[in-house]
Amino acid sequence: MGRDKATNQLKDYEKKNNGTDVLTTGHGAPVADKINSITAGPRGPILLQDHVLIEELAHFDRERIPERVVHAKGAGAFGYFEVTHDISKYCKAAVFDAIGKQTPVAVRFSTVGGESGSADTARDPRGFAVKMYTEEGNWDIVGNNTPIFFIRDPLLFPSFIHTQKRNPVTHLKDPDAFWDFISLMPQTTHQVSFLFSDRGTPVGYRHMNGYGSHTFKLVNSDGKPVYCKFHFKTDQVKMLGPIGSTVLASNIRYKRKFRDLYNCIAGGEFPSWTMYIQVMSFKQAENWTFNPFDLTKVWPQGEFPLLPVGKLVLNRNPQNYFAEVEQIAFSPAHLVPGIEPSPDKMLQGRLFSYNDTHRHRLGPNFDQIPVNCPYRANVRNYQRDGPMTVLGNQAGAPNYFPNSFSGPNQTRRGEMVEFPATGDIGRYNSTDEDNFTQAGVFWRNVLNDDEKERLVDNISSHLCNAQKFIQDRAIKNFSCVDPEYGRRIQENINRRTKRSEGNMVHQSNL
Ligand code: HDE
Repeated sequence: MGRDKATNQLKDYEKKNNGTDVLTTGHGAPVADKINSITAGPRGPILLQDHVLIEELAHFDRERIPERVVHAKGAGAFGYFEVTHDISKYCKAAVFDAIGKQTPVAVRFSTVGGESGSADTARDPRGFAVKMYTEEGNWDIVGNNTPIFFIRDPLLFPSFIHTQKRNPVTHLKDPDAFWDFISLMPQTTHQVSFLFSDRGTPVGYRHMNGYGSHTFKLVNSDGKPVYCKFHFKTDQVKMLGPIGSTVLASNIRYKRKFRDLYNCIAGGEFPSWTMYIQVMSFKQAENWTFNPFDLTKVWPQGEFPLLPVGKLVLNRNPQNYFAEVEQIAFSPAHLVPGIEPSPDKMLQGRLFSYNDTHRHRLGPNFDQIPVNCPYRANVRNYQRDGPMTVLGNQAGAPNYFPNSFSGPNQTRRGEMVEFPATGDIGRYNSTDEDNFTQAGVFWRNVLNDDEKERLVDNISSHLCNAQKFIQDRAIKNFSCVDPEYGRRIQENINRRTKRSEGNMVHQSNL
């Protein structure tokens, strides 16, 4: 009574299994006793020959792999993507070949800043990573539930993340570090405004949108490119959490909502999202008012309308969390013919970083792990050996290129479209490329009065924990967005300081 599918997982396993499985060692030999170690006499020391014990302990000692440095806490599910609209005039990717075509997918949702045991309810962006197992290789869209990001240059990313993590001495979240960086880098203002609005506390993974966030390039079968953004709009009622995350993290009833992805799928209620693209021609990109490759900005939907493409449906829970979710390895560099990177600097940085982290976390052969394996494409290349080579190592095929012995050959299908790039090589300052206009549109035209009030309150309750000079600098930035925005944060902080509530640090992922 009152036990949901998640609580009944073991009971359901038992029902499906007839109890005839025989216990074995890792090498498959039957085990007679899994309770008592081999000792010399009943009270004597243990013998080195006890392989059952030694194997058990040695394997246990190696159970953990490094958790993801960001996005460590997450949940995954599987399903399919189905094309509902023809976009072949923009893109030749096999996944969009025909209306009705289905491609298997894996999805992982996550929070960003917290450790793998942190609260699901923290105020934080949410990761929304999709892997499509296409017949021309795996295509990953590794996005968030926000269409923009805090910074526009990848060189800032490790520092930015350090300010979201724990202080190196106290091991606590540090509001000084957080607001120091945020206020020194006003390009963060737009996404910080999203983060402290209701968007920072979505009511569960099923109810939020996903965004590829970066600008990508689509190429059609004539080799014609356009720029594009990807959007996944939830088909469930969109719900955002208006309550502060301190309340959320301690509210067990509320937390139960985060079981709902597992329970819904287990109960046959399959969540879905509608995928859209926005398209910008190369000509429009040259003349557009903003840099279209700046990840701190959205493409206004009035000018670049959403074009429907297909449906993403999740209909299977993982069979094993570690195998299929902890080990899944997404990468923005996992692209397929017809989908290419744009010059977005953040994307360019990510093209390197993800496979690098996978080699560290999972090993150089991470794409041989079943959940990562491009099983619908026939992987044939000249990479060999290394730890955990488990897929036959391409047997007797030549291991060098070029060769005269029928090794795999190049194909024009994999060619990237050429595009012009000119300019003097240098470190160009992008820190002041209009940091406030779109945040102003969000403040004035998107939020209603209640939402504005909550945004001001959420920022103030966090910012009031930073030192006064940092507060002043942050408020100056919010005032550049809109004088009213800055003034209301200042007033809210003044009230808090008067009531001397300024020393309560928010328990969030920030
Ligand atoms: Fe990530 N990010 N990121 N990120 N990111 C990782 O990769 C990184 C960024 C995102 O469910 C890591 O496998 C750099 C933007 C998601 O497994 C790491 C930069 C966006 C996930 C990494 C960014 C994201 C990650 C950590 C700046 C949204 C989880 C472990 C240039 C558009 C994927 C891992 C999953 C994970 C690096 C910025 C989304 C370290 C260097 C922007 C959803 O490689």
